[in-house]
Amino acid sequence: MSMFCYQCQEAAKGKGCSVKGVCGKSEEVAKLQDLLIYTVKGISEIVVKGELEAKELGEVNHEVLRSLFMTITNANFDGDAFVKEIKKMTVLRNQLRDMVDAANKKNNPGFFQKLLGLKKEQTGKKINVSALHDAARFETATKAEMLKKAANVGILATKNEDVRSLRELITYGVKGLAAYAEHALNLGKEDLSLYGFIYEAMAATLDDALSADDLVALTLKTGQFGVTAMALLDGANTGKYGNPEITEVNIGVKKNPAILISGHDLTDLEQLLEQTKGTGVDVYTHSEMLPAHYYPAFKKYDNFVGNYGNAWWKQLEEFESFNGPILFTTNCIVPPKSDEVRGRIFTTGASGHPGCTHIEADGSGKKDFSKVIEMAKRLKAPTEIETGKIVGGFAHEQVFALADKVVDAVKSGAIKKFFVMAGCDGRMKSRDYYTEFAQKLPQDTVILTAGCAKYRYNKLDLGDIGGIPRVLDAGQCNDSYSLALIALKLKEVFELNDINELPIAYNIAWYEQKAVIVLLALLHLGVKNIHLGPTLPAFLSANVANVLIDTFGIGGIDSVDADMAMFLGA
Ligand code: SF4
Ligand code: SF3
Repeated sequence: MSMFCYQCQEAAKGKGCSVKGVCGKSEEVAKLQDLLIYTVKGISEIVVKGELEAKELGEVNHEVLRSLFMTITNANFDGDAFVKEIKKMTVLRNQLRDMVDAANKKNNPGFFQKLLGLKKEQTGKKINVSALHDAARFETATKAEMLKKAANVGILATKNEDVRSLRELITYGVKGLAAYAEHALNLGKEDLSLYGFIYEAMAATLDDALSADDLVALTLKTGQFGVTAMALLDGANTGKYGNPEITEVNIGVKKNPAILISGHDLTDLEQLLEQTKGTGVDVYTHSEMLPAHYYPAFKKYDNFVGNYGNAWWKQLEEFESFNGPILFTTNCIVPPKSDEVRGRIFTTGASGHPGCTHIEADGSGKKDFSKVIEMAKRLKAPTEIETGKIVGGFAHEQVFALADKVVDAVKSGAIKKFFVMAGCDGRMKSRDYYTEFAQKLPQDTVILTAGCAKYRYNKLDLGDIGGIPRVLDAGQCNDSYSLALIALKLKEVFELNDINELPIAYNIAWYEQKAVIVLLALLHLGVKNIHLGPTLPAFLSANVANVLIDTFGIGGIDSVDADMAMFLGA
């Protein structure tokens, strides 16, 4: 087998991609991603066994986030970027290892502190480095050596199917958590406990002494830190850009040349808006960037004019008709088919694609988007593909402001049930289920959504209940945190003991690893009976799936009519 990956919902044949990713990931990139993750595991083992403190590990912490984020589905297809990252991470790893090496004679005060940019010299615990896992010791110099090494360290290197399943479930949760932590970090917000947990979890995936029960416990702990990461990002976003408010977003186009910005990073958007101000170039959001329109801070930009297109998987045709440059701040990239479109795509942060221009931040986090703006000026304005408006902005504070109205509607019976339909969209035909499900929901139900899953129904006219729209969009996938806060608030208002007594059903669509951390976070918050579709993850072994079913009532989806009857208790 040339490669093996089963981290997303579109894993080939529901089992795993073994020749080339359905996502477009090549064998080479898949292997380099495996080796990068292996290196992160090695670093984690050194930190844990050497008892190094996350609070002193500044640059290492940040690079670990970046490495994990780069391996998320559809974030980065650039083999050279992975080679560079593996080299960087092995250098950091070796420096950390030397620092804890009991046999290291170079006990030169300040040496490692300077080398690693640490805040203070770490003494840690002296360990015998020859006893460390291979992940903390292997050496590769060239891409060819990396690919050779990677062939033996991927997912299938763990032979026991259940242990493999749990190790991967934890790893994918940690990838999602790292992505959210990186967005918060870009806004200057960190929570050191998150790094400590990442090291603990990634090191644990190397530890053959851990039992399946230990790994189940660690899976739940991953959800706990998922909540921490989402709360951190929520605070970072709302602290800087204000609380999202009800907003109508134009989905048609204007006459100016324009830039399309995709992905999840709001600091990138802010910098782009600042740099395009007064240039005659408009900015449109794409896919997961749509919720940026809900933040008060971005409303002051006259050239921030609307949202273009739909969820990520429709980008091949939509980027053709957009005509202008596209800036990816994160996933989800679909490898472009034509040189013309590839030449118009820019990437930044953890995202990347060969043939596209990558823009890095300078030392202070500033990014120079002048090349993108210059390109926009030379190109045609976008071609209109639809007209109208969509409404969103129902994050926690906005919904709390409407709490009386919502509670009255529930008490009067005008709202019978809420359906959390957050998560991801994807290209599988079976996802038509979600459009049909939304359409068939009775008029006395409300959909709570977040993430790109919303594109399956956010342009349908589903009406409102006494002025409350029947689709309440809280924002990006990380804003599923808002939906959890809303549920907790309703539990408090209705004086219930258990969040599961609320009239809320969970019918969630997943695709990539951010959805994994959202799911684990909801489990940590005590939410039961979540239905997950369109298929259950290929990485869940039968036994691990059974644990989730027995402990949390997790289920898949059936036909729309059968599920409707099940959810509505008919
Ligand atoms: Fe396949 Fe998904 Fe992995 Fe891509 S990310 S290789 S589609 S399982
Ligand atoms: Fe979508 Fe990629 Fe997951 Fe952030 S943009 S939800 S799939």
